[in-house]
This record gives sequence, C-alpha cells and structure tokens, in this order.
Amino acid sequence: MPENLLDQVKIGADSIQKLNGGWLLSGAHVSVELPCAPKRYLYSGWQSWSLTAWVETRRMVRPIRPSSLRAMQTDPVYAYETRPHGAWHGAVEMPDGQVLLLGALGLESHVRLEGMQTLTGWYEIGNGEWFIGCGEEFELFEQYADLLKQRLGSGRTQKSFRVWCSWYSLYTGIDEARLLKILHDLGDLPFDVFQVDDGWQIAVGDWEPNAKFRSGMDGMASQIQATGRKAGLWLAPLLVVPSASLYREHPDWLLRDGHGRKVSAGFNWGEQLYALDTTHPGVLDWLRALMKKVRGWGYDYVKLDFLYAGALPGKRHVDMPREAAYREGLKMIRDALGQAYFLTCGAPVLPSLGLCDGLRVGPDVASFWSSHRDDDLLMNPATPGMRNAIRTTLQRLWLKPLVQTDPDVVYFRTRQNDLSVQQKQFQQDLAKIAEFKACSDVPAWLTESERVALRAFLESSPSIRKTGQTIYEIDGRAVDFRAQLGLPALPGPFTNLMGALVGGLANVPFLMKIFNGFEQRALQKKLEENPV
Ligand code: 9PG
Repeated sequence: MPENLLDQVKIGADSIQKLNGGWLLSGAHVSVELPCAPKRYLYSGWQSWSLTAWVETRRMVRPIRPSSLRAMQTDPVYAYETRPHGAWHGAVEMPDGQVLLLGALGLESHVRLEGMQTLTGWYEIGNGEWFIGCGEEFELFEQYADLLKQRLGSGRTQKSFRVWCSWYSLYTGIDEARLLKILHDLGDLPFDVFQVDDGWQIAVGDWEPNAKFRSGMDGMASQIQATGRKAGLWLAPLLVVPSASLYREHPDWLLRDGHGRKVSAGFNWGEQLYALDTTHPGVLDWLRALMKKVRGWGYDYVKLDFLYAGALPGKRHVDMPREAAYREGLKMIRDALGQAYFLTCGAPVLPSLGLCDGLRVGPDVASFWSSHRDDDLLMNPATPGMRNAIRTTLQRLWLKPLVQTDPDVVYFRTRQNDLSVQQKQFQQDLAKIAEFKACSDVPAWLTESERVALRAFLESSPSIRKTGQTIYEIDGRAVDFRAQLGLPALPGPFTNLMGALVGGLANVPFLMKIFNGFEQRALQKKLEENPV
C-alpha cells in the first residue's frame, strides 16, 4: 500500500476541516505542495465543448490559437494560460498511480499546476470552500459530486428521453416539409422526443419562425404531438447577432466591457456573436416571455445553446460575479419553463447544475472522427468531431448524480458518414453508459439493417459495469476507451506555420462570412442530392 498522499502534501488555506475521506478547505487562494511532480494532470473545461481530459504533464496543451472563434470553446479569461489548469477543479496523478483532486464548491473558481509541483486553487472574487481528497479517481469524484449537490442541487437524474434531433443530418437546412417527411418516416421507432434544432428562427435573437415554417412553430409542435411524441425546440437565448432586430432595438441589453465596448461571444453563422446581460431587468423579462412563448407553442423539451455567453466577463447592469449572473438568468429560465425538460448546451458546467435536467458534456459529434484542420493547424480539441466528443464526455460522466449527461447523438447511417463501424460503436456504447440516447439519422438514409440496429439501440436497457476509469462492460462485453482518449501529437514547425496562417485567416470576419456562404451552398447541394 503506498503511503497516503494526503499525509505527504503541504496545504495552504485559511482553514482545514476533516471530512470522511478528505478535507474541506476554505480560502480565496489555496495551495497544495506535492511531494514530487505528478505524471498527469486532469484539465477541466469551462463549458460543454471545452477540453476535459487527462494529459501527461510533460506534454503541454497549447492555448487554442487566438481567433474570433475561440470565445466559443474556452473561458476567454484563461485563454492564454499555458500551465495545466481548469475551471473549478483539477486533479493530478502521481507516479505511483494515486490521484489527488482539488475541487471548488463555489463558482468563479480555478485550479492550476504551478512550478510542476504545486497545485493552486483560487476564486476570482471573494472567499470559498474547497474539497481535497486522494485515492481512486472514481470515488473522489463521487464525493465531490455529493458535496456539489448539497450546494447547487440537482436536476432530473432518472430516466432520460430518447431524442431525434435535426442537427447532425440537416444542419440549418431544415424546413417544415423535410421535418414532416422525417416525422412520418420515423414511424414507430421508439423516440420520445422530436427536437427541431437550429434553422427555424428568423435570426439569433429574433425567435419567431422564418419563411420555411409556414404553419408556425405551434403548428410544427402539434404535428409532432400528433405522432405521440414530445416536441423539442433549440434556441440560443443569451446570444444576439447584428442582423437581429433585437440587436438594433436594445443596445442597452448587450453585455459590455469596462470601456462600454460590446463583449464578443464568438463568431458563427457568418456573423459576430454578442451576449445579453442577464442582470438587466429588461433582459430577464424578455427571457421569461420567450420561454413562456415556447411553452405556449407546445414545446415540452427545450435545448438552450451557447449559454456560456451569459457568463462571459463584462461590466453588468447589476454588479455581480459573472457565473452568478449567469445563474440568475438560468433561474429565471428554469422557472418560466415550468415542467418542461431543460437541456443546456455550450453551458458552463458547475453554474448550470441544479437548474437544468440535462447538460451536454462534450463538443459536438460529427460524421468524421477527427479533422486535420482543427487537430493540427488550429490545435483545437473542442471543435465538432467524434474523437473530441468522446474524449471529453467520458471524463464528465461523474456528473450523472447531478444532471443527465448528454454525450450528443449516435450514428447508425453509413450514408453521408465517414465513421468506421467501430467508431460508431464507441459512441453508441458511450450513449448507453451516459444513459442518454439521441440520434439525427434521416430514416430515408438508413438501410433496413441500420434501422433494425437503431431500434434495438433505442429499446435496449443494458447492464453496465464500470471495470476501470474508462473501461466498461456492457451486457458482459468489454468496452475499453483508453486508446481513444489521447490528444493529437504536437505539430512540427511547418504545420505550426501553416496553423498560424489558417488561424489568422479565421480571424478575418469578412473571410469567415465568405466561408460560411460556401458551407451553406455545400449543405444545400448535399440535401438536394440526398433527399430526406
Ligand atoms: C446549432 C448547433 C447544435 C449543436 C450545438 C451547437 O463553432 N463552434 O465552436 C460551435 C460549436 C458547437 C456548435 C456550433 C458551433 O453546435 O452543440 O448541437 O445545436 O449548435 O447551431
């Protein structure tokens, strides 16, 4: 038995209290001096899409290349941090295999490895509590989850719905006719929810149906309900784009910095993204009315996306810490949604707990495993792709007692898909382990045997056994994710140079707009060639 690590560390904190199996610390700033340099560090990403993974301490995780996109994938305040770090908690694995976890029990908190041998934790504002424990990773996070539950509460953690989601086949190419055809073709496949994703709205900020939805969103919901399913809808309620009338009508609702400049929330849909200030009474009233409207249309399953926008740093109408401000907005939303199922996405993790039913715990999946552009040129492990999604999701499953963990959709189709059979299987297995099943496959794109496999997946309730940190047994079959979890190798000098170039181009809004135009055209062509 190795000597207990907790007896060998030197702790700096305002107070230390013994807990069952760990200690409770308090302090605005705490430190843990380790007896030697750890082997691996557990990065903890800020929001759904941000990298969360064990990384060898001698291998640096480079900051994501600066670009107008980066605000969407990482906490911009720590975007330049080069030391091993993360939001709210961090863990180290020592050479003898013992794991030590330092986890904050409050918001706006961070952990970092300094000088290779000291773990430090700090709160952005004021004082707070910390949990420190050492032993098996799984047990440590179980204890941490328990303490978080006492402070933040939990959402729905039992039975999740089986969801058909429009995004990963049609993207923004949805319209009423296509969705109704799919709804019809799903037949008796056991989906509980039919969820309309991005593409129905006039603009991000103007949440009314566009010309592609002639019967309105209430009409769409009732057609869904007529098939015995719950209607689901996607919105990004904390974002505004310049083309939205909301942007022109309420400039005072936008989050600004200390100099009065609008805070960037990234770049998407060929436009700059801006955030709403969730402490502004006008915004809160508007959010409440929006949620009530969506409920009134008939949607009982609501996916709210790009929520990190509400927790970006800025000078708010009411001066309060950024994650607390986000939580105020979320409380209003939760309340206005009533009994509806509330899925958060692109959401800061800890600040969402207790206020939602489900949480996306990784980046988007895609019909490919990984991309050279994102892995090697942009060095961005938080962009859409199956490998990125699986890596981060697996590391977040400890959240299950607090929230339903959404690993994103699984694929059964071969059409319009570059994933191998085994790669698809990994994601199907992960969905069973995460206990959250969703799919975007267009029924007309499935072969008969793929449809049979999808049905079996939806109907399955396997017995799952965890046999290692990322090793499971599903109905007795071993599923080992270990080989899938690494980060791509660091690029060489030439790739680095090319990456700087591509990253620089991705910084020019005009070029990004043109690129978006190409993507839109390619999507239209794809959907014409592959009718739903
Ligand atoms: C709709 C989609 C889907 C999807 C969400 C979210 O550029 N980005 O970093 C980026 C990341 C994720 C993303 C879009 C852009 O997808 O996760 O399920 O709802 O929005 O637009």
